[in-house]
Amino acid sequence: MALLTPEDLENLSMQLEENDEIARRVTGLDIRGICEALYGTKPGSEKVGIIPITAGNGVIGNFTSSLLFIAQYFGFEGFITEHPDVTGYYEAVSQGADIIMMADDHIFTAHNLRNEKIVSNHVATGVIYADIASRFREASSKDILVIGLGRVGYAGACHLVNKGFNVYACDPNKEFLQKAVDELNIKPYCSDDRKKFSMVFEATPNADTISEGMIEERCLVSTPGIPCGLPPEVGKKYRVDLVMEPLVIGVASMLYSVIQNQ
Ligand code: PYL
Ligand code: MG
Repeated sequence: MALLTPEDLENLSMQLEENDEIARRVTGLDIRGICEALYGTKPGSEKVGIIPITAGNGVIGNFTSSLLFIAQYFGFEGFITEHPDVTGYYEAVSQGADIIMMADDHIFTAHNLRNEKIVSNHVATGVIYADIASRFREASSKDILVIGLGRVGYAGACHLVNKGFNVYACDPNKEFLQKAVDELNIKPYCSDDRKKFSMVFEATPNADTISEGMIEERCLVSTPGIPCGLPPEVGKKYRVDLVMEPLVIGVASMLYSVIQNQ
């Protein structure tokens, strides 16, 4: 999995504002509204204990401070522990954290100690970006393209199948594709199919995975990016809206998914 860099996390609040405005325009809901609609939950100032983790490549600059900003923005009470790792975990629980958030190089998790709900960033990110794509108000049909069937893409594809969309998907890894066909009954898509989509959810670690043969003249692309799958020239040539930012939307989805339903 590609690791975030401190540079990815600069000016998060500006990226959030921009994506909130785009989401509102193309779906009718801002990120808060999408989270509430997706999970049926509303934050009630739950206390989020954020623990720096030194495993693997170690602490990433701006990461825990970004989580604190995101938790507070969406109405949670947050704090970053003074110590990392096990000492930090003990500190967070001792200080009354309701929800624990921490990440090593493989899993970034939110765990609600009160209701035992637990989620990974992969699943929460796949579900919300797929959901955003599926809410495109100018969609021409219920056909939706999923590019990438790894842990993020598969979770998003599963969510879209459950919502009743006609899910087409592609992944260079034939095993990933076959697993999704067998388990989710998605339709395999290859670019020479000539079929075009007005809704695209992209979840790959590569750039420029979206070609102009895949998209209709008016299209919504929703992706956690890093890097962006939409080539700039394609985005300019067609009327494409892009919802993409590196961390906030996925973390909001994590937090809303582990709090109590109203
Ligand atoms: C959650 C991000 C989204 C994309 N890649 C994931 C990533 O970079 N994971 C690693 C996070 C490591 C955090 C580090 C710290 O600062 O506590 N252990
Ligand atoms: Mg990507």
